[in-house]
Amino acid sequence: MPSSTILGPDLPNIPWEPRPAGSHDVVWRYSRNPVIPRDIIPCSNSVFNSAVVPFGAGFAGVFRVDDTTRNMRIHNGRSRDGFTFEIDPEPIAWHCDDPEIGRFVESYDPRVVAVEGRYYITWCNNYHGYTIGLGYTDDFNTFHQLENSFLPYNRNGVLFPRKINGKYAMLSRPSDTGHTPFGDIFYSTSPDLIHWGCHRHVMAPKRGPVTWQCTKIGAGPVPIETTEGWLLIYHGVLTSCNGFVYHMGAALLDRDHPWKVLYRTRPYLLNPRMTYECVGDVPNVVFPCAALADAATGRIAVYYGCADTVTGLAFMQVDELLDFIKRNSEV
Ligand code: BMA
Repeated sequence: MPSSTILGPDLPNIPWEPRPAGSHDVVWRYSRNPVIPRDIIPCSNSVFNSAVVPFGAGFAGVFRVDDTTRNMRIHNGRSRDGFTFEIDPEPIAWHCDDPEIGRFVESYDPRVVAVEGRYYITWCNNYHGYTIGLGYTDDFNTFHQLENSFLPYNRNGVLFPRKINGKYAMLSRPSDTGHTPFGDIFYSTSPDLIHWGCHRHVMAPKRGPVTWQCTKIGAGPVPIETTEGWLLIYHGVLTSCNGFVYHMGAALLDRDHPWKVLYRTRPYLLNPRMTYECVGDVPNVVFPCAALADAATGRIAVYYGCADTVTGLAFMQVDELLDFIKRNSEV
């Protein structure tokens, strides 16, 4: 199906599977999920909440691996087709100009984005408390760590794929020391990727009656630029009597003023309902962290963590998704 909605490159080789016969869902799962198993490398307890980008003739990525001591680390990896992955057995060894920056003790939930030809990685970095780590690579071989973007406590840092109004731009979610029971998405800008400021509020959880996004929300994959605005896929959390339940939803943000929400899904797009999403180290979690989008066809493939244990893949068509968001919106 041709589309002219995505303002980005043509990526004819992204992973894809048509919507199953008889389904009318706007988002559908890869039939062979989980696409990345928990034991893909010898030291891994689980591989989830991971990021994949186009690189060379295929794909590269940064993967959350919790090891068998249950330490949270991020690893480099690659794939020819977006379905089958090779992940380095050791975590990324960062090069830091100031060794102090490297004195973090945990890293998890990476996102990766190409900005001006360089691949930037953001992640949740435990440097005297959880904050947003930032680094880059040109070749998925050598990795350089930059200054942490914010003071603790903050999570879900997601860079936009280009400067907006002349500044680098990032979404994040200020939080607390633990399993934060609140959280709004904010927008911040930087002239140099080191100093961040001009913070703007983007979205709050939907409080009042219980909804899938009533406890906290956080940005997911890098926003996709479309003719209608920035397509932001995000997670929303509900607190049940058994704990948090993580869902996937989407919003459209203004292209020039991305802290302005134009549309936002009232129903979720994906919720934990397959066994691999409901059973695992943390049950009932779908946690999107990366999207591959083909401008020519409007196809989007999203990688999402499942039950904090394995990685899933889901598909959608941009025009159907934007239509769904607009028809089912409550800002
Ligand atoms: C969040 C993060 C995610 C995790 C989710 C569910 O606070 O820690 O990495 O997937 O909780 O446990």
